[in-house]
Amino acid sequence: MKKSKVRDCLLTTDKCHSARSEESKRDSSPIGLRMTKRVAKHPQVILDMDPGIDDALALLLALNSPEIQILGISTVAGNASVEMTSANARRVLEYMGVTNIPVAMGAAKPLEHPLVNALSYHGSDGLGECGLPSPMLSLHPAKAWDFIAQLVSGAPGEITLVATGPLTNVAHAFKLHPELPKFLTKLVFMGGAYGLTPYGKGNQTPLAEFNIWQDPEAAYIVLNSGAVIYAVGLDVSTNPTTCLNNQHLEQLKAGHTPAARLAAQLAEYVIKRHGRCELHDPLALAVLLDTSLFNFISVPVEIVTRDGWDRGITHISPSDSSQLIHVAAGVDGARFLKLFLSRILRTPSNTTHHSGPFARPIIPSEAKNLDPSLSLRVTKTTSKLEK
Ligand SMILES: [Ca+2]
Repeated sequence: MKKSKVRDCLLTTDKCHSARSEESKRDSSPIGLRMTKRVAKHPQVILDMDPGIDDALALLLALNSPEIQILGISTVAGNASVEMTSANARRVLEYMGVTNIPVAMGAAKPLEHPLVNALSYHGSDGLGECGLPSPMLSLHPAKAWDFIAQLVSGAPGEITLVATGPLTNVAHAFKLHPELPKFLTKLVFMGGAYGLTPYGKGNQTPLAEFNIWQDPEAAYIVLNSGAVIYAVGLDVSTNPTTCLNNQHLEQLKAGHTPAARLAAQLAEYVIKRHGRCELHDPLALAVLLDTSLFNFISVPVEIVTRDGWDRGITHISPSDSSQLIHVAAGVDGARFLKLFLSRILRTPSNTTHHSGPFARPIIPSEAKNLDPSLSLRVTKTTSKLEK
């Protein structure tokens, strides 16, 4: 995307949005925790991510979901270096033939700690050694936190931020732009393990989840920012009913769309090594697609920021006076997987639309009409995946 077009996108954000947020509907549970159901139509979304295999699967899900509009992607260090996560976001976009979603690079490391990547899980390229070529698209010139602030400030109350990596970029954005938390419709993040289900244990340490453990200081800032926050943690994302298995992999392999081919390759890399593919980040995205998949409870959450064995643990702390976070305490795994698979396997249609002033992503077969070099690359990539 040319810089001038990105600038136009940012400058005209307020013109190309319609009011889409709706007030949440609340009622009270017998145990005194507020149960929250939030309904939103066609949310406009910024994805803050660290691709990462499950981030890439979340991006494929988002690109194939016509009811949301992706305004931009910001990238953060987490699963891999920020240079690699920034490249991977664009590798996936280009593979899908999408050239009109700007990608802005963010933090290279957590606020107060060195980065500890997860390439041992995600593969040496962060995407399961899938063979996608290096990106051709340029990065947006703004840093991620300014990029987020420009978009959100241009349409206060209309944009949802979905964060599926460490919360470093979001913390920077909230510190540098204090008005942002109240301008967001809501923040949905993947992170934490809350002990709400038998699966609510750690995946980085026995009790700490990777994204929060990576940058607990950032999580503390974000979770005490006053924003409306929804948390999707390991309590639901390591529930076996939400994970892809070999049977699901066969369905993906039988798909004929570019998204299905890439998703199959990403999932197969993980399933071969771990027996299943956990869909942490697609679950966070799914909050925007069908909130009724989840049961949320509204609770105060304490983040352990000190160094030590308990770094990065997320406690539900009834005595804490901090703000309430809507934490996913349950999920309909079968319905989620049905949604995920149907979206990944769907054929792109004219109704899919992303990025402010643009109509929809460009499917690979159309790319030749717009950018011969991109078409060539997409064609080559597709054929490789078909092998
Ligand atoms: Ca992630």
